[in-house]
Amino acid sequence: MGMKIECMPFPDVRRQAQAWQDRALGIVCFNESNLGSFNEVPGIHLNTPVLAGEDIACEVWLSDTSPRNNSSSDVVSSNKGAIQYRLNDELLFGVISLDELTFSQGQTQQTGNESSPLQQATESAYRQIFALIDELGYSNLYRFWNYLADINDISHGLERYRQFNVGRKNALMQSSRDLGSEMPAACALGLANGPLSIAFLAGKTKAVAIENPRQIKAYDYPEQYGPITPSFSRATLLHSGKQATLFISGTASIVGHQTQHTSDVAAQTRETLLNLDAVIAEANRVLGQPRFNLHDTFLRVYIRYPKDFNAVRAELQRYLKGEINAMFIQADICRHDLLVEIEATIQCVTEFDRVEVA
Ligand code: 3EB
Repeated sequence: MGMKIECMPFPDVRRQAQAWQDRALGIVCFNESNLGSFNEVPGIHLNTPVLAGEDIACEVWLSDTSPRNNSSSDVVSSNKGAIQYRLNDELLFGVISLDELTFSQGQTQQTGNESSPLQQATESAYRQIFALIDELGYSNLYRFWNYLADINDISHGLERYRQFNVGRKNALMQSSRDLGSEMPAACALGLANGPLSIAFLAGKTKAVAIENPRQIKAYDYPEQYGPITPSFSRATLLHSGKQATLFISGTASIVGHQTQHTSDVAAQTRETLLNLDAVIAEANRVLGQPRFNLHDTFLRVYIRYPKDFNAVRAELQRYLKGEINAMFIQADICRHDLLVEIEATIQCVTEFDRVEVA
């Protein structure tokens, strides 16, 4: 059993709930506040504007109901601590939202440094996630989606995105993971308000971390971007049976470690597309087959300023030569000089059954 991602127009999510609820692992909705109605399906609701089409956008992660080996197609829902999750025989999708206000400022044991409520909330969320997936045997990390309020604001002497990075890495270090090779794909976006909200996908099969030859590993960023580096890979490649899935992290106008084209949103969009093509080419090289490509791929596009929407869409249309398949969301990118960030998940069927690690 595998998985299929569907971006459903919101009216279908509502009206045809019976058609997907029984096999949905999770749902992510932008600008919809009434997620409670899909009670068994873990979901996060992100309160931020959708910039095109319907004013509500939803992504539903479906468990593939055409099992390749007659195994049962059942999904099981449960929760532990603040985590709500659902799993099938390969994958676990979970969500956790924590209110920073329930964490008070404290000291971190190792360094004696002040730790902000956001850092503590992040560390707590990630510790809970690692404990759950390790306990259940879905311990391989594929993808994390992180959303927090006011990501570029400074408090406790540190930008909030950087506080988040400290909390995330602390939790990773406490879990017994090989930090060199086990980074998940991720994104981290800022919203105007709301709790720290994290969605994640983990599973039983090991995935391969993919890096981008045009960029240095985020894990190796120099100190100018914060005291603790971001813990994510540029993409993860999951190959299970004949199905391969490439989870591409939030990708922005960064070459090496430096932001390119400050205050030119069109040029940032073009640079981001070059980065997406580069990470896809690297994934194809690792896979040993040129199966992934940017065309026909559904993109999630985060734009800092709604006024830039037309310019971003025009660049996507020019680069992709035709109809684009995308969701446009207003969000703050985690560096103040980045105006746009794009992420995607691509699935394909392969000839071989396994990833040949280069
Ligand atoms: C970057 O490339 C832009 O901290 O999880 C992209 C994807 C970014 C994920 C994260 C941050 C994260 O550094 C920012």
